Amino acid sequence: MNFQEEMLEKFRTSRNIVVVTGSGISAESGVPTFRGADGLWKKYRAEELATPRAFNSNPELVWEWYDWRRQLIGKVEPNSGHEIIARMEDYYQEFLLITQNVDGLHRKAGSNNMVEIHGNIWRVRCTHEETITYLEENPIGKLPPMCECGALLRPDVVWFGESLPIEGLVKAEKAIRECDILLVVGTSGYVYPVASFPMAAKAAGAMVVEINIERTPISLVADFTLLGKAGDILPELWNRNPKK
Ligand code: BV8
Repeated sequence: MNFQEEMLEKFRTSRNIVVVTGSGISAESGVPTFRGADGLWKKYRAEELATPRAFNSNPELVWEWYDWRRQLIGKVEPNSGHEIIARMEDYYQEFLLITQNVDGLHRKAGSNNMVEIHGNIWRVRCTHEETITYLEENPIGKLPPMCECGALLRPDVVWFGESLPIEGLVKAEKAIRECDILLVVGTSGYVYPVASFPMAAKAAGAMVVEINIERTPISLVADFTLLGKAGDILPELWNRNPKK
């Protein structure tokens, strides 16, 4: 792939980079995206299941969906895209990864300085005590899982209509305002408030680079849109950095 020299120079010389990822970074690991052709689960859309209302009215159905995803995610490995992002963390003086994904694959690839801004599918939360635990038995067995206190357990993820974890959101928004480069990988730019981050970074003077297999609303804001698979483009982009 031909990369613009101006962009390569910025990657080589910048000190502060923020990376935002969506489900597209995990697609090459075999995890279905939300809105792509393979994104449908049975006949449901994420927006219909990832809501408090869906969980309150049919916790078993919502848990069936999460258990299906956990079983699928439990069998896959991070791909080269996750691995390159983990290596970037050691190169830049200031680095933050903001992922919308709840699959845990970035952490498995070695990323540490990250915000899982929509939560993590391997954590569960008691709906009564609010206590959080890791529930990694896969499959869970009887659905929906119950807390010892007798209340329902829910996935510790952010559903539509729920606020993002304030600590992570404040950390993300501060990083977005201060970064030299915002690299956006594998997201349709559909879900807010993360979808507003590219515009905010641009307004603060950052260079915005998008990696996606297709153009998205983010392409209108990005200085560069690199069309192709993240697992191909990220290694190619990174290998062009002689100092890495
Ligand atoms: C909130 C966790 C306060 C659960 C998810 C304006 C401001 C604030 C809020 C809103 C607003 N407008 C609307 C809202 C409400 C809502 C929202 O955004 N609705 C949408 C439907 C319009 N936002 C919220 O409710 C958020 N809360 O703001 O609180 C508030 C509340 C109410 C009202 C006002 C304010 C909470 C949102 C979090 C929802 N939870 N997930 C779970 O995972 O089960 S969202 C879900 O979508 C996932 O996290 C997912 O990551 C995320 C985003 O989707 P993408 O990752 O982009 O996935 P998608 O399939 O769409 O795209 C994949 C992309 O990859 C594609 O572009 C594809 O081309 C590309 N691709 C595919 N393969 C590859 C690839 N790219 C590269 N390489 C490849 N190989």
